Amino acid sequence: MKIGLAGYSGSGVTTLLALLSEDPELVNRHGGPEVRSITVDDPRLDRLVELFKPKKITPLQVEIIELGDLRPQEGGGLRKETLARSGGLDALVLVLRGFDAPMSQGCRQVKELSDEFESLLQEFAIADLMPIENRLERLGKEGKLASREAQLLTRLREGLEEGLPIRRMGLDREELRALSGYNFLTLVPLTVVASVGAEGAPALVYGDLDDRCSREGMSYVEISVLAEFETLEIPEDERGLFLADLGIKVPARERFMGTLFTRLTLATFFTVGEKEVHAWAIPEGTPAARAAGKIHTDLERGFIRAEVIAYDECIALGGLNQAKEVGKLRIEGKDYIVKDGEIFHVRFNV
Ligand SMILES: Nc1nc2c(ncn2[C@@H]2O[C@H](COP(=O)(O)OP(=O)(O)O)[C@@H](O)[C@H]2O)c(=O)[nH]1
Ligand SMILES: [Mg+2]
Repeated sequence: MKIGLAGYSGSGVTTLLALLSEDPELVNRHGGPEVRSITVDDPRLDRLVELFKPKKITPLQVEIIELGDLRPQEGGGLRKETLARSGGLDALVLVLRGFDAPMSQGCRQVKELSDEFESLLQEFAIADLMPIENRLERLGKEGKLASREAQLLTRLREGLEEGLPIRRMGLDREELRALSGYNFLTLVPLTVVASVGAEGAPALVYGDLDDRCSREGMSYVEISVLAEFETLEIPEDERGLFLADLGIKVPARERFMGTLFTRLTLATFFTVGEKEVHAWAIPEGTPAARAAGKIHTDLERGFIRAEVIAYDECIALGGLNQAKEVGKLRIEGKDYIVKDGEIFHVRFNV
């Protein structure tokens, strides 16, 4: 899974990435946008590991990339490098500067969080409009403005000009497939992180951002990034106390991943065995054959059936063989919808 972090310079993007990846050194590097892979903790995985004692453990990994400078370039639009980094994202996270601190030179001055938010959204819309305009111009020259493609692009252009992100234009599956080569930013699910001071910033700064986000299908979460970042130097087993002192009940990483999983409506399934216990993420509602394809394309192609059991049941019965003996290991076909937490074993033939 690939997540993009976007925010204006000085908004605390790098500090957030340092916190999420528990890599304090990151804030001292100034070489350009960074990428970190983070592990999603899941107590269910730990229990399965105890049960199966595998040689290899593969938790869910999420790749988080900084998109880099979001200030528009002369003539408008985002930098080429930023656009190049934003292909194939599963989610986009906007980091807003909700803390009160002196701005360093060269940073953009923003008075209201909602202004910062609007302006970021506009930049994404402009970034999406550019390839649409170019393509339409080309189709025009070739006399193909009546084509399906041109009509679809025209619809997108109108929507974007009215301030509508592409993900809210009600495109169907076929239309989405036709657009897959464009890597549109406003098509990617959005989550907003307000980086706030330990006590939260004054209410006026936030306006109705959280309402607006929920109205428009975006997730909104406030994180005391710097305060929590500073606890990274405290040994892990003592950190909880300091966080509690700051009024932080759930650590940022957990809240961040939780918000993303909800926003993306993801489900986790597990493959287990002596060799490996592995956690996988799929969109909720994914049929068994497609979930198998996540493990390997051969498994989707040659899918015969899946043996499936719920996590709780597997733990209660003490393993897959035990489950099989009492007839609790279900056999499911390719259209079966895989549920969160299920343990999944694919029978296939290629
Ligand atoms: N007071 C305060 N300062 C912060 C917070 N997060 C980041 N900063 C500071 O803001 C400056 C910019 O942060 P940085 O993470 O480099 O922002 P970036 O340019 O978006 O990557 C640094 O001096 C940080 O220490 C925060 O939550 N509170
Ligand atoms: Mg930075």
